[in-house]
Amino acid sequence: MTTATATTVLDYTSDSYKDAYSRINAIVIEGEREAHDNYLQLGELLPQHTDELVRLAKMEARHKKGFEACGRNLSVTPNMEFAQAFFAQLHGNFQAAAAEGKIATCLLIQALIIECFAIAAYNIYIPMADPFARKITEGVVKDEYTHLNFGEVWLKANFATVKAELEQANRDNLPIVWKMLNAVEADAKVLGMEKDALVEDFMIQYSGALENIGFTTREIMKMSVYGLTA
Ligand code: 6NA
Repeated sequence: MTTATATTVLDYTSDSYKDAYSRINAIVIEGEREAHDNYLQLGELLPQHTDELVRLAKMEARHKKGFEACGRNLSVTPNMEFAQAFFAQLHGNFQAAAAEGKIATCLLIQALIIECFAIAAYNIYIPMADPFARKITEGVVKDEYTHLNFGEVWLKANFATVKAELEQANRDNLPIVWKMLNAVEADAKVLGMEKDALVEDFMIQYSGALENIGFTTREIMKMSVYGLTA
C-alpha cells in the first residue's frame, strides 16, 4: 500500500470533500447520539450498573459535541436524515431487544458491534483527518475502548446463560454492518478511508471482543461468516 499523507491528497475545502463529509459527519454525530441514548436505556435494564452506564452515556454526548464542532470547522452541514436512515435497522433491533429485556442482545448491538464499528472508523480516519478533527477523534477513540470493555466484562461474566442469545443476535445484526459499510464505501473513500481497511479493523476488534467474552476460535469463525452472506 502507498502511504501518502492526508494533506498531500485531500483538499478539505473542496466541494466533493464537503459533500461526502456532510454524510460521514452526520453518521458519527447520530451514532454518538444513539449511543448516548442506548447507554441510558442499558442503565435502566442493569440497575446495579446505572451509575457507570450514565457516565458512559455522558461521554458519548461529549463526543457528539466534538464531532459537531468538526463539521462546523469545515463549514459543513451534517445530513442528519441520511444518518438516521443509516442506523435505522440497528436502532430498531436495539429498541426491540430492550423492550423484551434482552440485555445481551442490546450489549452485542451497542457495546460490541457499534463500538467496534466506531473504533475501526476512527482508527482509519485519524491519519487522514484535518488537524482539528484529528485531535478530537484521537480523544474519542480512547473512550470507545472503555465502552467496548464494559460490554465484554458483563457478557463474559454471564457467558454461559447468554451464549445462545449472543449467537442469534450476531446472526441478526452482523449482516447489517456489512450493508452499512457498503452504504458508506464511496463517501469514506473521498475522505481517504478504504473499505477493505475498515472491514479488516472491524473484524480484528469484533473477533477480539468475542474471544474475550469466551467464544472459541471455531465459534468466532462460524459467527463471522454471517456477515459475509449479506
Ligand atoms: C457510536 C459510539 O460511540 C459511534 C458511531 C460511529 C459511526 O458508540
